[in-house]
Amino acid sequence: MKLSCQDNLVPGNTLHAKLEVLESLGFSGIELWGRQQLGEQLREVREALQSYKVRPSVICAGYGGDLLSPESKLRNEAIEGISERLRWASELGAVGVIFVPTFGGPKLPDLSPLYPSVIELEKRLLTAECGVLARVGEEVGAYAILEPLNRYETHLINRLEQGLEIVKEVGSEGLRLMADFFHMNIEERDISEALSEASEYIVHVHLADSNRQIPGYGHTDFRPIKTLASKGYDKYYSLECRIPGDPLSELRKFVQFISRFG
Ligand code: LER
Ligand code: MN
Repeated sequence: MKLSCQDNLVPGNTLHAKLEVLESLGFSGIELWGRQQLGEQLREVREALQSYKVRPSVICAGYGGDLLSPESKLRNEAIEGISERLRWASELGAVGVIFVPTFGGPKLPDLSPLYPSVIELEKRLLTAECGVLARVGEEVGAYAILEPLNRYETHLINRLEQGLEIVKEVGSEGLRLMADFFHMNIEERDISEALSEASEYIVHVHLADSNRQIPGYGHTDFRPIKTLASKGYDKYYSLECRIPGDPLSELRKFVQFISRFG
């Protein structure tokens, strides 16, 4: 089981210090926040990585704009931001870049019945944009990774099956899906079944418990990890959560806790 952790959760003031902590605890990946600074520090990051076995799992978001904004300037900013991060991911050897269709409610105007419903418009727009991102992903050799979010964070793609519909419609090797246990715990009828059906297209997993604390502090059932493994999933399980108490001892406890499912 390849464990990863978002960089901001790891104790340490430098990347070196964080990589050392992760390696000593048995993590094999670090998930990097896609802040602009990361692009300016690619060389330093690559140099730091040379001293450790821990690899960058994915780059998480960090771009500006909004793929479903009514303003083309903001849509283009998101497309360019994600594309730029796909190039960074490729340079760092990461699996890909996590992006979300949009946060919150619809921003496009509802012009039905003259035009399709807002949801239909959004889906068509998102499919076209995902096509562009998938091409960049294919070109550079990193996945554009669509993340479904729970209904309190977005109105559009809440379940794996809905993300899968877009991924299949685009039909490109450059576009894939990820699964976040926090969102799935709210949205999926059966997490095991959802993972099973989308397994072929899943290239990253976020781990958090039902209350978004580190796994072990809530009531989410993590046994579906076994289902995903049985389907051949061999990529990262990455922590995206809050950590109560001392991060070092909590991360150590987490590794023991999650290993039961791997
Ligand atoms: C937001 O809730 C989330 O799960 C992040 O991974 C989005 O980038
Ligand atoms: Mn997530």
